[in-house]
Amino acid sequence: MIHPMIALPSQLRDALADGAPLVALESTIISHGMPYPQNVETALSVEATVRAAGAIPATIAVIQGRPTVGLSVDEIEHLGKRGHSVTKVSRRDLPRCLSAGLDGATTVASTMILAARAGVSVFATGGIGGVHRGAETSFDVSADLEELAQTNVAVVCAGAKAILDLPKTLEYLETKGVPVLGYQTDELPGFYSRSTGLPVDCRLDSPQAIADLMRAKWDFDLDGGLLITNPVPQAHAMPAERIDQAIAQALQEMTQQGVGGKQATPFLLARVAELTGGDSLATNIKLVENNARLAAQIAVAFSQGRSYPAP
Ligand code: PSU
Ligand code: MN
Repeated sequence: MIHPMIALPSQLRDALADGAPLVALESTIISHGMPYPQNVETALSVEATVRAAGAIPATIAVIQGRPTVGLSVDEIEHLGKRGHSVTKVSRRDLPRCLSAGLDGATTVASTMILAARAGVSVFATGGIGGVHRGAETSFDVSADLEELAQTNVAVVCAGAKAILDLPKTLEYLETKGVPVLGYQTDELPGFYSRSTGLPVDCRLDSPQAIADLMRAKWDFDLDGGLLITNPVPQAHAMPAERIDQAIAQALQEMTQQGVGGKQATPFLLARVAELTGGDSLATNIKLVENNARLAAQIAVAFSQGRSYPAP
C-alpha cells in the first residue's frame, strides 16, 4: 500500500496502518504561494487546525530527493525560508528532483501523487491551478487538472484561484469526470470571495455525505480525484470588485513582463497581495485554515468506513 520510495515518520506509518484519519498538505503554497515568515506560520497553524479537528496532518515535499509525507517543523521552516529558490515541483518535475537528490516544493498535482502513494485520501490546499485566462493562445492549463482526472485523492479548496478562467476550468473538470462538490453551497466559491455565479455539480452539506460520495466513486473503480470546494468564511472574504481590479492589473503586468510557465501563478499571487496592501494574503491564510478544518472532518468520516447503503 505505501510505495517503497516514500519516506514517512514512523508515527505516521503507524497511524496509516491503524486506519487513522490523515490530511495531506502541499508545500508550493509555502515556498511560492506566500512570503516568509507568514508562509511558515500558516503551514504550522494549518497543521494545528487539522489536529484540533481530530486528524493527523502530513505536509508533503521532496527532501533531498526523497518523496516525503510528513515534514518536520525544521523542514517546513527550511522550505519557507528558501522560498522561490526551491524548485516548484509538479508531475513533470518529480523525476529530476528524485534522480538528482534535490529539494522540491510540491504543487497540488505532485502532492496528490505522493499522498496517493502513501495511502492518504484527503488533501487540503488554498486553491487549485486551472485553465489560465487566454489559454486559447497560451495553452496554459495547470497539471493540477490532469492529476485530478487520474489520481485518487479528494482535494479540499476554496475554488480555483480567481486569477484563472473559471468557466473553462469547470468545463475541463467536467470533461475529465472530476466531481466538483460545493460544501454548503450551490455555487463555485471564488477563492478570495465566496461566490462566482457558476454552479457546482453537486451541493453536499456534511463531511459524512462527502466521505460517502468519495467512497462510492472509488468502490466503483472510478479512478481519479474529487474537488471539494469550500467558500472562504464571510468575515474574511474580499469584495469582488476590489480583488478583480488587482487581478486585472497583475495580469496586465504579467503580459508586459513576459512572465509565463511555472512562474505565472506565483507572480500573480504575489502581485495581487502587494496591490491589495496584504489583504489578499490575509484572506488566503484564513481560507487555507478553513479548508484544513473541513478536510480533517472529511478524513475522520472517511476513516470510519462505508456508511452509504450497500448496493
Ligand atoms: N493555492 C494557493 N497558493 C498557491 C497554490 C495554490 O492558495 O501557491 C499553488 C499550488 O501548489 C498549485 C499551484 O498546484 O499553485 C498551481 O501552479 P500552476 O498554475 O503553475 O500549475
Ligand atoms: Mn501553468
